[in-house]
Amino acid sequence: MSRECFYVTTPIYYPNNVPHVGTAYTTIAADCTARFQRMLRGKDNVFFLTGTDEHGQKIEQAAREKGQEPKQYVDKIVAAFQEVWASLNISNNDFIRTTEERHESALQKIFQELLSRGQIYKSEYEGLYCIQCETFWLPSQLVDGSRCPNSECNREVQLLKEEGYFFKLSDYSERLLKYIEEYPYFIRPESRKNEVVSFIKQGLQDLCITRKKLEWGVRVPGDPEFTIYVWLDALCNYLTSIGYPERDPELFKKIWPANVHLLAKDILRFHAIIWPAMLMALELPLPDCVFAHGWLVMGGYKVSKSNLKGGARNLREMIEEYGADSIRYFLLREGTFGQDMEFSEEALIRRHNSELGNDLGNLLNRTLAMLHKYCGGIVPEAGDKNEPDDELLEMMKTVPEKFKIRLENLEFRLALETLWDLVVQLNQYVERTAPWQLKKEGAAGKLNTALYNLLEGIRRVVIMAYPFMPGSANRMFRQLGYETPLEDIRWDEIYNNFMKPGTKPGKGEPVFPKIEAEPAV
Ligand code: ME8
Repeated sequence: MSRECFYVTTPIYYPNNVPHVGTAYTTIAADCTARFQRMLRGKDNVFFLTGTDEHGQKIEQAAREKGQEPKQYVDKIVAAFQEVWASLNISNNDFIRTTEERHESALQKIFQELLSRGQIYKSEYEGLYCIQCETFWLPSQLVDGSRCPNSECNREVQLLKEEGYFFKLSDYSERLLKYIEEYPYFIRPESRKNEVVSFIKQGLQDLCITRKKLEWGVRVPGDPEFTIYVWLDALCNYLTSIGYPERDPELFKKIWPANVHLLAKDILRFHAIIWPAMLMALELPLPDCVFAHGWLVMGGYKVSKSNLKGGARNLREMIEEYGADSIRYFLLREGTFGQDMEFSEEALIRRHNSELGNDLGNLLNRTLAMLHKYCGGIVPEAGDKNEPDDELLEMMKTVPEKFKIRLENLEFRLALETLWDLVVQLNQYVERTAPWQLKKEGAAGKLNTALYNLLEGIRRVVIMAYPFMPGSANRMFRQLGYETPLEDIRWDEIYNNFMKPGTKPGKGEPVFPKIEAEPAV
């Protein structure tokens, strides 16, 4: 990971419905990563990509069912995606739509390149296809002989018999296995890697990468009866958006290979088998890591577009009700990234009220109130030592170090747990130093130290909280008296730009007001 630019991606989502909290999970994790990496490396050295995957039979059918042209249909939903991402404070550097000219023409060039390298051949395809999953299956993989093996789908597959172009995927088994062994962090988490390895060991088949007479797709160059298979189309977004092969070679050179592709476990095989094989065929370097997280589930069922009504509510409504940051915090705090996680609004409200409202929000409020009451609202110079100082100062030093390692490693939950060790310690420090008592006793030196340490500790907490909760962290930072937005703060400032005595923080206003309402059922 020594390259200059950090490149993180989400999958590009199908715009066959509005985004939901499951789609938001990956996007929020990617945003947190991008914001954190910008602090470490500088804004210009991070590239965060998301977008929409707009071709294919599934989208075409959904549009036709609504009596619309596919483009007209997706335009509306894509606008809803962009609106939701904006209200969740998603800081993507680019948003790629596979219907954009920059993508379509680059995809055709990639296809051409694979052809001229002898990696693609034309033949007859006869096989089974699931439209919902846009996936080819072998008879041995089907459930009850005719249904899609994806447990969330289980629909009847179709027999397809048509001419098509094939990618020589079967040539890549050995190279893929060797690569996965050589780079143990290429597929994460470990358990998923093992699944991929055993799948490859069963032997890979060549992959049909075109559809005949399917209108809604990118044409095969020179053979317009065929459109390019939607998964090849989609995977190539990671390259076409950054200028490959011809649009912007400089940009491409700066950004590729990706540091991490984030996605859920259901699309890991595409990313950990087909995608690296295509890259090998193009003689391009492979991404450092493909990370497959688990599913957000409700009552054991995957939150998905089709059970949006019964399961998770409309995301836009949830953002209005709880605020973007409480959703962001909850999703990354509640579960272990890599495993399935139960989503519940009750649990979200509990964490909001106790961890954000009580632990963090009240800490800031109380501290600012004491500063105004005892020190005229001006940050004092630290004076005499208090008994619990050493313990707190030690944690103020070690917590950021631990937090950084965990977040670099995509251990979101552990990073937040570490951060909360410091939040809890700061709250205990208030109780143990009892500034109100020091005031009564006239121990000005000790009182100044206590308030200074609290403010400096909170400053560090706020900087670390920023990638998770950018809006609230900025509000807290302003309350501490800072005008610079956290977007412009570098990680090292945790250690080398302490709170300045003489600063005049504002009066605290609640950043995480208590959520009283029971969630609507
Ligand atoms: O698969 N829990 O698009 P898609 C966690 N277009 N993550 C979830 C989730 C849940 N319940 N539901 C959705 C596609 N996701 C293709 C991708 S990429 C080259 C092409 C997230 O709209 C998760 O990131 O079905 C999953 O991988 C993605 O949405 C699938 O989105």
